[in-house]
Amino acid sequence: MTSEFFTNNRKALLEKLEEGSAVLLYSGIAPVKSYDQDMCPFSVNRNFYYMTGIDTQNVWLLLIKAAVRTVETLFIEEPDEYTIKWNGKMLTKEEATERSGIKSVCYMQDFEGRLASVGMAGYNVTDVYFAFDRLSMNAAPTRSEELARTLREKYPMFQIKNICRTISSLRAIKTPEEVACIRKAGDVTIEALKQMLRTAKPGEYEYQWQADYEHYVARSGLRHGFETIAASGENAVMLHYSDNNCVAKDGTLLLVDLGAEYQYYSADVSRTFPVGGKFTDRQKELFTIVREAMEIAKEKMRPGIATKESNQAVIDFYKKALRTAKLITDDSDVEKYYYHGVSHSLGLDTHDPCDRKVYEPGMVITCEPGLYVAEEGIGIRLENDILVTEGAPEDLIGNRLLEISEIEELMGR
Ligand SMILES: [Mn+2]
Repeated sequence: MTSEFFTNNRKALLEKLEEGSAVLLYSGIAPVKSYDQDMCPFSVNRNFYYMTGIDTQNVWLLLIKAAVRTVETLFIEEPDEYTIKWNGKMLTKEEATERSGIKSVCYMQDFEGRLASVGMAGYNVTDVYFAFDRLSMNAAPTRSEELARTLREKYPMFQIKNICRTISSLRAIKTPEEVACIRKAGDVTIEALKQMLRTAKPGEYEYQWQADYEHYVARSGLRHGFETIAASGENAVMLHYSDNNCVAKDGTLLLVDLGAEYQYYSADVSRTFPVGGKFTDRQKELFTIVREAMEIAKEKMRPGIATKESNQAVIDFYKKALRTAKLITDDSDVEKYYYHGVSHSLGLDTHDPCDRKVYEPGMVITCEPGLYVAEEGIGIRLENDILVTEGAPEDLIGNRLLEISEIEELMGR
């Protein structure tokens, strides 16, 4: 990603705000792994990254939109020799500018002083926005929440507001560079899966199949967007099963849901394979239903169509197909075998925030119908990543590892 991308994102954000607004975004802080280790991998806050291109911990971004001018300032930790000796290189002011396109970079010791000036003459800021992106009541307070509380106390003239929805709306539409990152992540994901099919064997543990897949991703220099799901047999009816600690037995299906991550853009791919290399007739029958559902849902992913229609199309198709497969006798029983939505937005987050109710060109979304038949020990999910365009939906993953013949051929060793 070039610094122009991040500069444009800030410009688009500021355009949406009234004069007299300030935005404070924080990069985050790495969690502590255990008493003696503070080297837990750091994962940057995605709203912050989207606006800066910087993935260093403990950095604040301050944006001000005033009548007279706009201001963009980064606050980073001052590099010091001791930390560098132990933990490696630290972000410099020059690097911060190069990545983000932000010319004004200060050290953290100036942060409080600058905050004090925000409400003063010259800027007249009245509204201060934070990204309040708490997921659970029980999570520890975020730095943004703590700073907001302090500002409320010390500078009661500020209105504290949440910027998340505004940034989500921008993030929902991807630029060609963003799509290229997701495409690359998808390509590596598929190649890694092929590697897994060549090396993993029936009777091995799910985590061994996982390891064969992840080995290739690691060798490609990519990371994982989320915990790999490798669920064999009846484990596959649990949607987010990631214990991966059971033996993948011959005769069962293995459902994998995984995604390599490139420049913080994650692919999200699901495939279902016969552990022994050959589908049974029943497995083929159910697999083919899900495969067809994927095409039916994808067809709906066109501009102007309501996003909920893709899922409805799957449900309508299942009402007939599951009858034929002797699973249901009543339409309302579909939800017994299919109990999630067919799509979510994809990007810097695996479940990317998205405020659109109608498909628009530039959206990247998943297409992931599933079928979960607990009584037969079968769970099937097939998932591709789709770019909505002016015309036909563009499938970034395509047919790869979706055809029964291709899968059986690859696994036939
Ligand atoms: Mn998904």
